[in-house]
Amino acid sequence: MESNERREALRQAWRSTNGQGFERSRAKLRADGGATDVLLDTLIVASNRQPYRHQWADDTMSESKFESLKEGNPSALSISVDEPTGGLTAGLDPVMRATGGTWIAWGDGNADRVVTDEDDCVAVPPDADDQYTLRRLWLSDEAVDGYYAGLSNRVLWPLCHDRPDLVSFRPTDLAWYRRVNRQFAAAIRTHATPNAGIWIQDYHLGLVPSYLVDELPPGTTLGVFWHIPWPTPDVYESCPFGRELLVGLLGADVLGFHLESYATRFLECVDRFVPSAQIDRSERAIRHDGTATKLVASPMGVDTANYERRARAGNRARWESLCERYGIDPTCHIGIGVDRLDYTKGIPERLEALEQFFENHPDWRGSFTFVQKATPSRTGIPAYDRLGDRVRRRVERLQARFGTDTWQPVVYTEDILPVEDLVALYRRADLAIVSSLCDGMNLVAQEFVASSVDDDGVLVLGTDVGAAEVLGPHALLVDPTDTPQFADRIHDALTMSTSEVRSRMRAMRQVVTAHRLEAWMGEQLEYLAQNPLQSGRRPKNHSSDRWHIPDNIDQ
Ligand code: ADQ
Repeated sequence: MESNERREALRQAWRSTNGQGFERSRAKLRADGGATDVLLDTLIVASNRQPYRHQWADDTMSESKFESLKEGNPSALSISVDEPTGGLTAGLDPVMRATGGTWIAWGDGNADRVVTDEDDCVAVPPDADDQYTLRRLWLSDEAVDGYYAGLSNRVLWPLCHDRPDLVSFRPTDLAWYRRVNRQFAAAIRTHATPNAGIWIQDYHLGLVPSYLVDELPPGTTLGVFWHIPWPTPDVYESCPFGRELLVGLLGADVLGFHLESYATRFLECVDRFVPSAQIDRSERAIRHDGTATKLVASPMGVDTANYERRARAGNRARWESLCERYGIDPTCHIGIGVDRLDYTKGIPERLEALEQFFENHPDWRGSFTFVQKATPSRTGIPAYDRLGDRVRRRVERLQARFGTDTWQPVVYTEDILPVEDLVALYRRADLAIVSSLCDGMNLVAQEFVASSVDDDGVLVLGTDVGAAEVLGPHALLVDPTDTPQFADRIHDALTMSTSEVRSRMRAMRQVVTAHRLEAWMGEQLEYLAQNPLQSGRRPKNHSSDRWHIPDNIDQ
């Protein structure tokens, strides 16, 4: 049978057994700017965070208040929609708009339920011609605390960032993680159609593949991209559900990491903790329980054209208003740090190096200001709260030691800046410091390079930041824990000759352009379209009650 006929037959069979009216038109994705056509019948993305969030304009609004008010004056009930920002979410949105696929995510906006239909779906972006389906999952506060704050961020995040000392495990968190992962798997199954590419994002959803492995329609490919590092077997050993997570991920056909080294460590962990798996090191392939998983390493990039365009469109007035708002002396040399307030980002170590720098080089006092933008993250988790206090104390200390009435050594803000302000900072900065102690990739480093359209900025980059793999040869590399060396690097960056600054930045700009988000996305979608190892999923009887989500979370 010709492959088109076979596909059509599969579709018919699927339609008759499931009655779900599979009518999606075949989507043709030009995901890498035109070089390759990636063919998938539909794309299903699953991630913890959603691309669009609906919020009441009135902070005091609630669902019950809405119900009581909507009969009266509906026009007063205005809802705002957050646009996707940053990295993957902003990059995937146009792809989803092109394919009309389905994005499955936790609905965390306070007006999310009001706008969804009886299947918990809403078309996004609002009022656009090229909409796609956002399927929302509802999580109780307890579920969020267990699955997200607990297992994801108090176990997997520190473990994968080489901080087993910060792991704080509660068995109920694992039960919630399993339960929420099952919820995601059940939603994916509802939307999956033959020949769909299913693309699961990140460490929040590590068990989903194993819950889906025998339950998908024929021809589907299941991919996972793990955005954070993968630890060594010695560190992984302390994972409280180590084997279960490995087996969970081995339900995927394709498992992506930013770096080769993370993929290698994953393989080593499987070798040690899942002895029944067959490993083909040369192919980077693992066979386990009937599924073949291909490991791939591809460093994620940023939307370079967008940053470049915004940087060129920026005007002096925007920079001046930023200076006025934050008390930055516009005549100073400027350094910047842009991070989530996370202990992996190395912010206290950076501030310590800055203190040493100002101590060693008093001539730079009054003529160099470091702008540190730190976005509070995962507040309520003790390690994060302690970090916030530590960072704020360090900034105060620097100010007290070196600050004057007219100059601040460090301008510190926790404000969320619009991307235009961020790009204005990137473009104006003489140097950027990205000195995470451990970081999967780090998009800020690449955003800085993409926005440096005048070729006049220096990147000081930590050796253990994933981005060092691609930018390392042209950045100034630093061990963030070696304070004297770090302080010297800051001085080197500020005193580097103009020609060296230019040649390093030009080289980095070529690298980030080659690794741009579009190219990365095209590669990922190709993996989904091709299913390199052709696992050959078996259609099954879907009446299985394994999709029933038990009320008792320990099941
Ligand atoms: P993160 O740890 O969140 O991502 P990063 O890669 O730097 O780190 O991405 C942060 C993004 O948020 C950037 O796009 C940045 O511009 C944006 N951002 C930061 N502060 C902001 C603010 N105040 N307002 C608006 N935007 C802000 C995880 C991994 C990384 C990996 C990415 C993608 O930890 O290693 O690079 O996923 O895979």
